[in-house]
Amino acid sequence: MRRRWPAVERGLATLYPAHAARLAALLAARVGQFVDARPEALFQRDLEREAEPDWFQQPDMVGYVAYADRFAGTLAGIHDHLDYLGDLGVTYLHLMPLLKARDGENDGGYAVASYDEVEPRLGTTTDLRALATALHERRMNLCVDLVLNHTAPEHEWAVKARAGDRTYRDYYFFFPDRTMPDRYERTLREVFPTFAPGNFTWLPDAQQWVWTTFHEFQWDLDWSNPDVFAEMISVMLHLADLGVDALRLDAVPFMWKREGTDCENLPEVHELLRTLRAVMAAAAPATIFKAEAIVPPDQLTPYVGAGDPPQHECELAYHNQLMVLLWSSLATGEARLMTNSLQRVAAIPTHASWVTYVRCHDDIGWAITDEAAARTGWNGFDHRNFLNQFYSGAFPTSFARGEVFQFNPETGDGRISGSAASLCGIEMALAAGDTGHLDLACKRLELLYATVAAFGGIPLIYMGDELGLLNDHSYLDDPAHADDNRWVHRPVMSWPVAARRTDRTTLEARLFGVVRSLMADRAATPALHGGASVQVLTPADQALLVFVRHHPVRGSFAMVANFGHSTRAFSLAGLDLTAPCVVRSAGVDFEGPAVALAPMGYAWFSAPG
Ligand code: OTU
Repeated sequence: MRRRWPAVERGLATLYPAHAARLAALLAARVGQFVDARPEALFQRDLEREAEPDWFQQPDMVGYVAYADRFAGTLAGIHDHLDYLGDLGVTYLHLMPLLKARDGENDGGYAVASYDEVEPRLGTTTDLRALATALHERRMNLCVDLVLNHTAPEHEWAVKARAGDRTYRDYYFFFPDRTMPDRYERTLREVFPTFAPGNFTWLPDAQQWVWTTFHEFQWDLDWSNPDVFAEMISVMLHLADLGVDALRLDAVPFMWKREGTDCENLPEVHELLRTLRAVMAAAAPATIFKAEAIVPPDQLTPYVGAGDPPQHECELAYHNQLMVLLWSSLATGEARLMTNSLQRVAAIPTHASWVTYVRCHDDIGWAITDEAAARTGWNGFDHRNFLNQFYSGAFPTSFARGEVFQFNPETGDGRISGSAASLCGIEMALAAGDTGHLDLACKRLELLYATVAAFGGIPLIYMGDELGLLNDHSYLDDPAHADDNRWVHRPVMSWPVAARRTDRTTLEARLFGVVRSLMADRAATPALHGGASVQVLTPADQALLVFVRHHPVRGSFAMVANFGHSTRAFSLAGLDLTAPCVVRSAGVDFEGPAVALAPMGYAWFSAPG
C-alpha cells in the first residue's frame, strides 16, 4: 500500500476532486481489512506474482473461453472436464458472465442483477471458490467477466433509483425529459441499432429517461459518482477473494460520458482504469485486468497504459484488430491490409500483453477505418460491405456460412455472426461432401489459430473451435435468444462429439490435434514470451503475412504465412535472423533459403537472440 497509494490518491483527486480525501480514507480502510483477512494461499499467490510479474506472458499461457452452462452445465460440472482442458494445454480458463443475471433476456449474463451472488443456475460462490482452487492446483488460472459499465434494472441500486431514491438515482443517468438525451444523441453511435435503437430508455413509472448504451435492460452506471467507484472496488475485492486471477472488464470504453463526444475512450476512462488498477495492485496483486475495448487501432494500446506502474491500466487487452484483419485477409486472399494496419497499431509495452483470438462470443465488427482501407487503395465502405457479403455467404465465391448481425439501413453497416468452422468453409464443405474443400477449410482454421498462437500474448481458444463445431440454429427456438443471432456461434458442448477426438479418422481428431500441437509447440518456444516485441514486415509478395519477434533474453521468432490462393515463394534471407530453425510448418517446401508456401501454408522459426 505504501508503494501504490500515492497513485490511488492522485487518481481520485483527478476524478473526484471534491471527494478524494474521504474516498481515499474509506478505500484504505477497506483494503487494509481485505489484506488482513486474505486467505493464506491467495496471499502467497500475491507474493509470488509480485516477484514474477510476467507470469501471464509465459509462452505456456493458453486461454479457453466458455459459458459454464454450455460447457459443463454448472460450475461444479467443470471439474469433470479439467482433464480435457489440460489435454489442450489450457492454463487460463475464461468463463463467460457468471454472476447473478436478471431473468429472461439478459444478453448472455451481461445484465447483472447482483454482483455478490453467482448465477443460481450455475452454482454458488462456494462453488466458484472451489473451482478456482482446483484450477490453481493444476496451474490453471481463472478469468471472470466483470460487467462494470452497466447493471440490470433488477439490481437493487437500480430498483431503488427507479423508485426515486436520490442516492441511487445518482448511480445512473436519469433525465426528466428529452432535452439532455437529444443533445447527447447528436454525437453518440448505436451499438445495437436493430434490437436496441437509441441510447436512452423511457421509464413510464418513474417518468424518467435512463441512459442505456446497450439494451434497455442494461442501465449505464455513472462513474463520475465516487460511490460507484467505491462499490465496484468492493465487488473486485470480493472476486479476488474467491481466487479469480483475471477480471475481464466489459465495455470499458463507455465508462465516462461528455456531451459533444461519442462518449467512448474519453481520457477519464483511462484515469479510472489506472486508479482501479492501483487500488487492486495494493490489495490483491495476484488479480489482473483484461480490457474489453473493441475500438479502432489508435485507441487500443492505451488500454494497457504506458510507463511506470502507476501509469499502468490493464495487463491484458483484446487484440480485435488482429482478429478482424485475419478474417479480412482470408476473404481477400492477400495480407496487404493486415500488414499495413498492424504496422500502425502502437507497440504494446513490455509490462502488458494482448489476448489474441480468432472468434469470441460476439459478432465480428469490421473495425477497418476508411483511412486504413484507403491506404490499400480500397473504399472502406465497399470493403466492409464486401466482408458482410462474403461471410454471410452471399458473395459468389464465398466459402463461409455466417449471418449478418445488426444491419443498420441508415448507415449500411453490418457485422457477422458465425462459428469459426462455419466461417472457414467447413460447414459448406461438409454439406457438399467435398473432401478436397474440407481439407482446405481445415487449413484455413489452422492458419488462423497458428497466427494467434504466435503473434504475442495469450491466445484464446473459443469453445468448440478445437472440434470444428458448426453454427447452431437452435437459438431460434428460445424466445430469450431468437432475435440475437450471436447465439448461432454459442453452441452447447457435445461431449459425444468431443469424444471423437480420439478416433484418428475424424474431423474432430484432426482439429483437436492441430490446436493441441500448436499450443504445445508454442509452450516449447521460449521466444514466444509475451514481453517480446513484434515487428510486422512488408514482404514483396502481398499474399504473405510475415512478422518477427525479438526478446532480449529468450531469442527471436518469425512466422511466414500465405493467405493467397496459389503457392507463393519467400526467401528466409528476408527475415534477417541468424541460423533460424523451423519450429513448425504446414504446407511448406524448404529448399535452402527459398521457401514455397502452399495456400494457407505457414512456418514458425526460432533463432537465438
Ligand atoms: C460487450 O461487447 C460484450 O462482449 C457483449 O456480449 C455485450 O453484449 C456488451 O458488451 C454489453 O455488455 O458492443 O458488440 O468496445 O464493443 O463492450 C459488442 C467495447 C459490444 C464494446 C463491447 C460490446
